[in-house]
This record gives sequence, C-alpha cells and structure tokens, in this order.
Amino acid sequence: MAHWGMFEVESAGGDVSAVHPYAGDSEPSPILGNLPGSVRHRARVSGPAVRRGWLESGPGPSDKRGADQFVPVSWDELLDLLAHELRRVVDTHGNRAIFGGSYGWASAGRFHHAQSQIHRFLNMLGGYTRSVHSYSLGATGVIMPRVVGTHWKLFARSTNWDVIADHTDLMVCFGGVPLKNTAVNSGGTSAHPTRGALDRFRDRGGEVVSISPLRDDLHGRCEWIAPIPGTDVAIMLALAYVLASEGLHDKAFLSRYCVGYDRFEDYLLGRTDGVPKTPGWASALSGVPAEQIAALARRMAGGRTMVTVTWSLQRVRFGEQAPWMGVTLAAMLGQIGLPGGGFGHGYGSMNEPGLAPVPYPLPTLFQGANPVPDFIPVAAISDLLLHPGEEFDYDGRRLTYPDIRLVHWAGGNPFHHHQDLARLRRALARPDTIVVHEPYWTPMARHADIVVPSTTSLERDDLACTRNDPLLVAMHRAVPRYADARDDYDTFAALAHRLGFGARFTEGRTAHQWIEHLYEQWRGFVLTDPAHLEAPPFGEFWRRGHVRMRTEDGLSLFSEFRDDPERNPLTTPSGRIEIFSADIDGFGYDDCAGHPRWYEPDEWLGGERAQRFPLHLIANQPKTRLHGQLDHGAVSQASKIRGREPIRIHPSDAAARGLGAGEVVRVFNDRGACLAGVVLDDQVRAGVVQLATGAWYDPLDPSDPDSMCVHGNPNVLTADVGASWLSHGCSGQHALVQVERFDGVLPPIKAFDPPL
Ligand SMILES: Nc1nc2c(c(=O)[nH]1)N[C@H]1C(S)=C(S)[C@@H](COP(=O)(O)OP(=O)(O)OC[C@H]3O[C@@H](n4cnc5c(=O)[nH]c(N)nc54)[C@H](O)[C@@H]3O)O[C@H]1N2
Ligand SMILES: Nc1nc2c(c(=O)[nH]1)N[C@H]1C(S)=C(S)[C@@H](COP(=O)(O)OP(=O)(O)OC[C@H]3O[C@@H](n4cnc5c(=O)[nH]c(N)nc54)[C@H](O)[C@@H]3O)O[C@H]1N2
Ligand SMILES: [Mo]
Repeated sequence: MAHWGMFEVESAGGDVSAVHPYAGDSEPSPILGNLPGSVRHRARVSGPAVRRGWLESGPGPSDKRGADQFVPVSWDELLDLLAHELRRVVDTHGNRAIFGGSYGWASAGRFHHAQSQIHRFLNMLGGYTRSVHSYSLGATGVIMPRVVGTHWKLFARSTNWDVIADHTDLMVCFGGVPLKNTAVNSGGTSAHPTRGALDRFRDRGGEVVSISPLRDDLHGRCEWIAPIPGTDVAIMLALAYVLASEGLHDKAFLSRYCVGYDRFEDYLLGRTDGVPKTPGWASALSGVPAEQIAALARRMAGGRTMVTVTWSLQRVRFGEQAPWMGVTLAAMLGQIGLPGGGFGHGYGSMNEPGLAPVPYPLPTLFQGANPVPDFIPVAAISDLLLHPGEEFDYDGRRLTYPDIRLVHWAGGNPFHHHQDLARLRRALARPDTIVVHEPYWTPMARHADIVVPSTTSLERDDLACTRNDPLLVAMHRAVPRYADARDDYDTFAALAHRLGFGARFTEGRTAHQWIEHLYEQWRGFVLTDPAHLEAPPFGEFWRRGHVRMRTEDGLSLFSEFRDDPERNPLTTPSGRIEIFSADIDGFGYDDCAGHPRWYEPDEWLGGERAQRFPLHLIANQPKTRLHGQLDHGAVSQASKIRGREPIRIHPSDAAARGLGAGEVVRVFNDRGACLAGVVLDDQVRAGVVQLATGAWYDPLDPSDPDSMCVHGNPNVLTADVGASWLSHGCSGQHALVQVERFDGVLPPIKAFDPPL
C-alpha cells in the first residue's frame, strides 16, 4: 500500500521490477509507475553520514548547510553522536529547544509511520516544540471549527459521492474537482470512485460548473468559468448578493441554523462600507461577466445545489475567506444537511471527501504525551528559527517563538513544502544541529548535519488503513533492506537505549510483534461491534492480505444537525453555523474579520505588483507524483522537459514572449528564480501559468541561498507569509512571476546525485 493506491510488486535484484494495481481498484493511479527501480536508485542514502563542518567543529549555526561535504560514519558512531547531542541540548537548553514538528507525509503504514515514531521518541525524551495543523489545511483547520465546530468532519463525514450522484442537480465547484488529486489519500487508498461518481451524476442529468483557472480541474462535460485567480470570494459574494437582493435566500434556515446573517448582510449589501457586492462589482475584480454570475445565482436557487471549495483556495493569503464564504453561500441556499445539497470542502483535493468512513478507531501507535507546551502553526518554521524569543499572534492568542537549538525531522521535506526557500535556507543556518531521517538524499537531507538512512515502506512489514477506506491491509515486505539503511523504529529504539528509556520505547517488541499487537488491539475493539464484517486472528489476516471493515454509507454532511439542531448542536459557541463569529471579531485582526469578506490579495493580476510580474503562477499538486516523493521515478521523469519541471502557459502569453513548446524558461520574481520547460496549453487561463510542486530543489550554486533552482521548484518563488494572523496557514498556492527564455548553457540536474 502507498498513499496513492494498493498494489502488488514483482521484485528482482533487490528492487521493484513491476507493479500490479489491486484488482478491486477501478482507476489505479499512474503514480504507481514511479515505484520500479526506486529502492536502489542512486539518490538513496546508503549509510549514516555526518556533515564535515559539524563533525570537525561541533554543533553551532552554519551557513555551510546545503553546500558542505558529508563524512560516512558507522551506525555506532552516528547513534553515539546523536544521543550525545540530544542529551546536550536537553541539559543545557531544555526540551523546548528541540523542534520536533517534523511535518510531512512520509509513507503509508500505521506502525512505521515516521511522525508517530519520532513523536513517541521525543515525548519520552521529555518533549519538544511541536507544530499544529497542516500545509494542506492550515487556514481551514482554524477557521472551520469556529464556523461549523469541526474541520475533519467536513472531509471524513462529507456527503457521499453516491448521494451526490443520486440527488444533486447542480454542483458549483470552486477549484473544480481535479481527478489528479484523488489519486491520493494519506495512509493509502484502495479504490478511486470520483470519476465514476461524476459520470453517474451527469448521466442522471446533473450539471457541473467548474470555476478554476485550469480547464482540466474538471474532467469531462462542464461549464468552465475561468476567473482571475484569487477572486473566488468576490464571485461568491456576488452570488450571495443576487440571492439576498432577489429574496432567493432561505430566511428560515438562516434564522434557525445560523447566527450573524444580518451582520453579514449589512456588509453584503453595502450598508457598512458603501460597496454593494453586486455582480458588476465582482465582475470588475474577477473578469467574469456580471450576467453570468447573476444567472448562476438564480440557477443555484432553483434546485438541489452543492457548493464545493477545493483546499487550494484556502492555501493562499486570506485563505480563511473562501471556505467560510462557501459555507455562508450554502447556508443562504438553505440546503445544508439535505441529501446532495449544501457544502463540500475538498472534493477533488483528496480521495477522502465523498468516500464512506469507517465507524471505529483504527490501529494506532500510542505516541504518549508531550510535556512541552510550546508550538507553532506548522507553516511558521522559518519565522520560528529566525525570530527566537519574539511574540506572535495566533488564533486569538499571543505566543512566543522558543529558541530552537536542534531540529529533528523524520518523514517530511521542508524544501518541498515550505515557501520562500532562500529564506528557509537562512533559517536553517541558525540552529546548532539539524537531524534528518530520510531514505533519499532530498534537499532537506542535504541541509542536515546528521543524516540517518531510513528504509522505505517496501523494505518492511506494516499495516495500512485510513479513515475513509474499507480495507485494512497487510503490507508485506517486498524487497530486502537497501545497503546500510534501517527502519526508523530500530534507530529510535537504539537511541532510546542509549538515552535510558529503551525498554519503555520498545515495550520489548520487535517491529513485527508491534504490528501484531496493534492489529489484535484493534480486533478486540471491532469484535464488540455487532455489525462488523470480518476480523480474523492476526495470522489469518497476515496470510490473506486484507480484511474488509464496515463503512457508514450514504452520509449527508450535517444531516443530524439539520434534523435536530437542539439535540445535535454544532460545537461552535452558539451551537449553530457562525456566519458572524463574535470571537474572531473580538480578536481585532485586520486580515480576518468577524464575517467572511473580500480582501484584495497581495499577489494577484488586479494589483500593482502585476505590473512587474504579470503572470499568475498556480503552484498546485503534481499529477505525476506525490509531492517530492519519487521525483526520480519513471512517470515523473517522463513529464519533464530537458530534465526540467513542465510549466503550462497559454499560447497567447507564450507568443507575447516569443516562447515555443519544449523550450527552457527562467521563471522569476523578486524572491527567486527557477528553470522550467514550456508546455503550451489553451486549457490554462490567459495570464496564468501552472508549475506543480515537487521538483527537487537544485540550486545552481549551493553556497548561495538566493541561487536559481535549475530544476523547477516553485517554492523559490512563493512568499513566506501566513494566510492571516488567525491561522498562519500556508499560502503557497499563488505567486506573481515573470517568464523569459533561458538562453544560457543549460546547467545539469544534480538533485538526484548524492552529495560528496
Ligand atoms: N507552493 C506550494 N507548496 C506546497 C503546497 C502547495 O500547494 N503549493 N502544498 C503543501 C501541502 S498540501 C503539503 S501536504 C506539503 C507536502 O510536503 P511533504 O509532505 O513534506 O512532502 P513529501 O515529498 O511527501 O515528503 C515526505 C518525505 O518523507 C520521506 N519518507 C518516506 N517514507 C519515509 C520513512 O519511512 N521514513 C522517513 N524518515 N522518511 C520517509 C520521503 O522520502 C519524502 O522525502 O507541501 C506543501 N507545499
Ligand atoms: N497526484 C497528487 N495528488 C495529490 C497530491 C499530490 O502531491 N499529487 N497531494 C495531496 C495533498 S497533500 C493535498 S493537501 C491535496 C491538495 O488539494 P488541493 O489543494 O485542492 O490541490 P491543488 O492541486 O493544489 O489545487 C487544486 C486546483 O485549484 C485550482 N486553483 C488554484 N488557485 C485557484 C483560485 O484562486 N481559484 C480557483 N477557482 N481555483 C484555483 C488549481 O487550478 C488547482 O489545480 O492534494 C492531494 N492529492
Ligand atoms: Mo497536503
């Protein structure tokens, strides 16, 4: 099992030679094609390594990180050095000086899950400064609990695809429903139902409006509206304006199930600021004709309508507003909680919304408790390292950045996920020590002082499952361990022994015994469920390869609330949907007010900055891989142009710059530059370019943090600013850029060659 699907492998010579998708999967992901050859790829970390400068001069800040040589050491030397350094930092600076947030997707598998392993280890060490929320849902994770009392239920207990296919008349999809993203769910996925559901929905007469800068964010028949990126909230407001001014809004729903509509309406109609949010107003901002917006609003009020918002729309500055306004619009239509109506967040973002959940807990490795109270919102990593001791605002609180001396990472890649990589490099020069556990020489591993070689999930047994998938899967080891790599569990166990809590960490179990233990714990629980389908003893499960769990089918989001709002209130302060939040209003932030509203973005085609950088870059999820994982795999490599990540550009924008298909361009702004390969595509809105995340950062001059990336990592271009003071969510989806032909000698790609 991988995050992108279930499969069996053939192996030869210690590597994967072929991959066969699970027969029950109607649409296996092409990303599976990156697996053959991945285990013994030259980019693997073959043994423990320590940065030369750190080994020779000891711990301390260094701008050599990312440009230094590495010295191979034995496992015993590595473990002694690392245990000693952890002890030194804890004894001299306290546990809060360790940043163990360690964000990232790592690999599928419940036991060897890298985050669970490192957090369990660091908790037993006495704790660490942690991070909260995700790059995926930084703004949503903070705003939605305040608006609807939850964020995870929006996905895990979302309206089922079957219900949409059977009941919905109209889907209005902000950000489309990109099939490419439904390849993936965190923890694995055994079926890919989205394409089939959309087809059944349309066959029944359902209609889709896809609002997105990219036509291919919706597969098949739809009405495509391509606004100026970042203006969705203005369009939603204008839709709401038409409903309100024509009396099409559901006043009974708003008064029974919501609070604060009146406050919002004062803004909507312009009573508070003198600006009615009319279709004409939104048209000037978005470029979408006013009549088209007005007609759409009337259509939405005329039948069973589902408003969906992809996660990308909140991964921008002011990212709270799109999901909040999406809920508000759906509330005005009055269909929240009805089959096929209401609101959805993340259809087409992940293979999770629309899929039926498992109604009981999954096998989980206990991580223990973290005694250190300090935390950061996850996308504040550079701020944390650059501003020790400084105060910052977050979700109505005043917090302080601790003084971090040691950064410990396992299972993530900040050079994939973080913004403004030049700034990140300066931040990573600050701590005394950086430790990275990685199977591959990713850019993050190259910026470490201590590199701990990890196995991949193909080299170990594990157990996989996830909340919205019926299968619990035995992951059988497919190939032997590569070179001198070890399971993170074995590394943490050996460190724990050196630090005096080995027996507590392992509880005396081998990895395989842990897997059996987690399974049997889960089985004991499931057997008490009278409706459970199957739960054989571990041995039988392991031989059979998977068991089928019960799922809750036919859900409609918030139907219990709609049926009886007194007995099933939302867990918001009012128990209802907060169109106006008195709490947020009380925080007094200038970038997130008490109700959803339009804020002019910093990076958009309508602003002053567009004079200098006139193209809007969409830095979205890659079709050919998961993030930066297996960027060296065959499917990812086949998409590259002269080794560079493809950038899609409208033919008119290419012509204006004299660019042809297949040429290499320099994409730049005042934060950085990268090379990319041109793909001409009229499915991209004019004025927009699209460059996915995930090309491994490959600086022309590794000793210069501002150096151009020769490979095409868009995060050299994105700004390191939070969505707002409320959430500090990742805002990496958008950046303004300019593009020009690269006429120089094409530098080689070195990202996949191990460092010296
Ligand atoms: N500009 C821009 N940036 C973005 C986004 C965007 O939309 N635009 N999207 C953001 C989002 S939503 C996300 S989730 C992040 C994703 O960012 P990440 O999750 O950090 O990216 P991955 O490449 O998946 O990193 C996982 C790493 O774990 C390693 N790994 C795999 N298995 C193991 C293991 O068993 N042990 C160890 N130690 N390591 C292992 C892999 O080799 C890989 O390097 O990126 C974010 N960044
Ligand atoms: N194949 C593949 N699938 C993935 C991942 C992957 O790496 N590879 N990553 C997974 C992860 S961790 C996550 S969090 C999800 C992320 O899910 P999302 O964040 O929803 O995915 P993105 O592809 O970044 O963005 C979806 C679409 O939003 C559109 N969009 C961008 N800006 C705007 C805008 O201003 N207005 C409108 N209307 N549309 C806009 C873009 O055209 C883009 O294709 O994807 C998951 N799925
Ligand atoms: Mo994500």
